[in-house]
Amino acid sequence: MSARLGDATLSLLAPGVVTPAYRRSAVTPGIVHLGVGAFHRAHQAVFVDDCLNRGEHEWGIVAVSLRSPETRDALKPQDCLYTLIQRDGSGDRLRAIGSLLDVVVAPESPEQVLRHLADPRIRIVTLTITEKGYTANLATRTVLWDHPDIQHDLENPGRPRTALGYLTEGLKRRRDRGIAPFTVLSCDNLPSNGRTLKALLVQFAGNGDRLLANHIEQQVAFPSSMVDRIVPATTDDDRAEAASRLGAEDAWPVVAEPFSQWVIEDHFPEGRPGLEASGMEFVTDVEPYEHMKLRLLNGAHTTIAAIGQSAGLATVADVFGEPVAQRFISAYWKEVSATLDATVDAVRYCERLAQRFLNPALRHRTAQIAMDSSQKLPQRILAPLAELTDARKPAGAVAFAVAIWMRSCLGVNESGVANSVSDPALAAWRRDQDLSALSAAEIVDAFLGLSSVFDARWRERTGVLDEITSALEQINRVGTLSAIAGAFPEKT
Ligand code: CS2
Repeated sequence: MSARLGDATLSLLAPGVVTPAYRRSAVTPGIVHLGVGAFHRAHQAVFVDDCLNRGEHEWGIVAVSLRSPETRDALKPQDCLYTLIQRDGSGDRLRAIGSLLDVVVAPESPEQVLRHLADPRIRIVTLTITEKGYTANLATRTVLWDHPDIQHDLENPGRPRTALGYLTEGLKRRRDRGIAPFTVLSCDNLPSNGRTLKALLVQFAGNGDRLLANHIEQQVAFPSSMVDRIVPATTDDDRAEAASRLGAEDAWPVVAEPFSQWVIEDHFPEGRPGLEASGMEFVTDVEPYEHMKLRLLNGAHTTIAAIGQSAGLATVADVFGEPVAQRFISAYWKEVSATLDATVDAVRYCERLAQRFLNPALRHRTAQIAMDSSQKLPQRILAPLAELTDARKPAGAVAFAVAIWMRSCLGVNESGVANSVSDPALAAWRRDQDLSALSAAEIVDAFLGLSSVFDARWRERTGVLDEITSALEQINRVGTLSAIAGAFPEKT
């Protein structure tokens, strides 16, 4: 067995592996990141690693896991170094990333996290905590006041559990000590993620401390950002490959496609790293980019995941490799593009997306994307469908996608195999429903009762509900791919 990846073994790694060009001991913390999943490590941490390579040593990252110790346990014994495997089928490229200075597990050490948040050297707090991590109804932008973790945080502000609790207490301590607030940068796939997080934080803080809520509202910057890189979950094969190619063991490498994009509003009162030199795009309004990415990439992803989960296809490339699915997604993109701002080049974006989805080496699993899909549907698919329907624009493919999603939530795939994808919000709702004996119309009607997904206005959109119902009837009768083929025939 070879040595473990770490500061001491960096110089011994195999030729061809890119390593930090900076002295890691000279790096000081400037960013706290909440949610240290694979996406963060393959995206933001790489942009920051580029800045460190250019000599901006004051922007090291203190990463916080809000839940499990797994990432800390994997990375601390290797000095928080890990490998990025960039993969596109033409040979993997390996790079050791050194921008994480520490990984702290919040449930074990809440005070340590708060100390970092109050550290004057920390000027930015970034987040990738997924939709669920906002503990909010994202459609109405309201805090889930009944959520047990929110109730806990309101009663125990010094030992928070949620991101809202940590940010509020961190900003309070800074205000009380006369330290300028950090900038809060959401990097999650939410529309207007900065504005959304600001609204939630002001509500949350205002529950106990109106002055603090005013301080947050007036003094704290929340730039919105659009992040994009496809990062499948790491497998044991990836670990084995990292070990053989690196010449050292890495307990948790991350795998990503070559494409990487970060578009951001330039509002960082306390400063920021020179990320433009790493390819980051600064704009005054990120919304057109966010809409494009959420609706074209993530909307198609959720649809592809639902097709895969219903039809028993394991990866995005497996689904997108089916000509019928590709034709359908193209029709979907065409309809959704009519909701996008004219300043973005949706045609070019979709051309690139098609290439990215076909990446043969990435093996991005449909089960991974299908996780928590009930929290993803509103912003990714229902928002453009509502806009198209209300503007009386063609929306047949998007309505069909909703029917496919409903089919994928019924608990078994088309071969009768139980679906074990985790989606607690959906599972809680399904426990009270017996959907198995219902007709398509009754199933659609039952879903309209899932109010965290379908707001009350959906009941009034009777035309599109009929379209969803007849698509679901077809899917139930002939299977997902055949139903798509019937509804979206090849043009002769
Ligand atoms: C995916 C995203 O799992 C999912 O929901 O749609 O993680 C997607 O891969 C990224 O947003 C791509 O930038």
